[in-house]
Amino acid sequence: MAINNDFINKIISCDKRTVSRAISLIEDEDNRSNELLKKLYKHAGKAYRIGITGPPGAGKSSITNCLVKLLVKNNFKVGIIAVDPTSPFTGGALLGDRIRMTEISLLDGVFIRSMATRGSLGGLSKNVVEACDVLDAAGKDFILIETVGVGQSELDIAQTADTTVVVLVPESGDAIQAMKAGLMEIADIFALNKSDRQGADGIAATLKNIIHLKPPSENKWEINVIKTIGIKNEGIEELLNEIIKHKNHLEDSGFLAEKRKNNLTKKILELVNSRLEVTFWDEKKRKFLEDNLSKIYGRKDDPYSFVERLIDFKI
Ligand SMILES: Nc1nc2c(ncn2[C@@H]2O[C@H](COP(=O)(O)OP(=O)(O)OP(=O)(O)O)[C@@H](O)[C@H]2O)c(=O)[nH]1
Ligand SMILES: [Mg+2]
Repeated sequence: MAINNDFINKIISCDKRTVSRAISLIEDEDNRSNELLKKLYKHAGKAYRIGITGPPGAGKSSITNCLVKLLVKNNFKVGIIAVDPTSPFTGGALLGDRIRMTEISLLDGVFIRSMATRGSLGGLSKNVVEACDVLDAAGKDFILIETVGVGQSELDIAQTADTTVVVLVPESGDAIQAMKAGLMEIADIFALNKSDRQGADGIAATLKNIIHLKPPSENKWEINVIKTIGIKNEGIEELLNEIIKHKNHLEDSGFLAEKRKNNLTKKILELVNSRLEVTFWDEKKRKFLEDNLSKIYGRKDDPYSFVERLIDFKI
């Protein structure tokens, strides 16, 4: 399959098979993905990206589903990227996830895709971000990205997402866990899910206290706690309202543009780094390294001077 105008036009009109193929090219790091991303770039930039993260089993998928249904009801086109839905923590969630994913994929204007965590985390976030770019070019108004908040990946996703919703549950210690995992730093909004359980009000109050202890954010946004019951579709309208409020806040204050420009700078730096890495290491330089390693190891030369010579190629 060639990356020709026909292929690009099919993505823009959100032909599901073509969008799916395009994301596969990105996921497989196929040679053609570069060409694809070049051609798609000018068609993207309109979608608003919402990250949904939190501990395993907190109800991220349930909330995502409810949000999608509500957005579709309001005539928005929605894309969803579920990062690693087969979380090792919840085991058998796969079948349930699959059923739910099929259900919402049938809704008008919805495209859902799961992406596995494999390889390096950096690779994960890069691919996920680029998959979002495809959905953006495919005309989605909102893109929801679900990630399990246990490692580095959610921090990367939070960088990309315009609004990050952290889903917690009223279990004792959950708020503390979230603090340890760094989820407090990335939340724009907290969804306290499973609020049908005991102690929800107490945890909501604790969360609010913790939020108030934090220094105010640079963009003056006040983090709120929204109580939800994912399985009963309760609190979802309030949650979406809060997301829209955050969106308006970022847009009106100019912070959205600023954040996206910062991300762009980062992306360009990363692209340059990865290109340079590929082109820099030719055979001669590798051999030079090999030949000098013993000398450096024996402290007759130092890595710093060596690297300077290597980069200037004064060999
Ligand atoms: N009681 C109660 N159960 C809920 C609620 N929301 C979700 N659940 C249940 O919690 C379990 C996990 O829900 P998911 O939506 O799959 O959670 P998740 O965060 O996406 O899980 P992973 O992606 O595996 O980390 C399921 O059995 C849900 O039915 C809620 O508001 N109340
Ligand atoms: Mg899930």
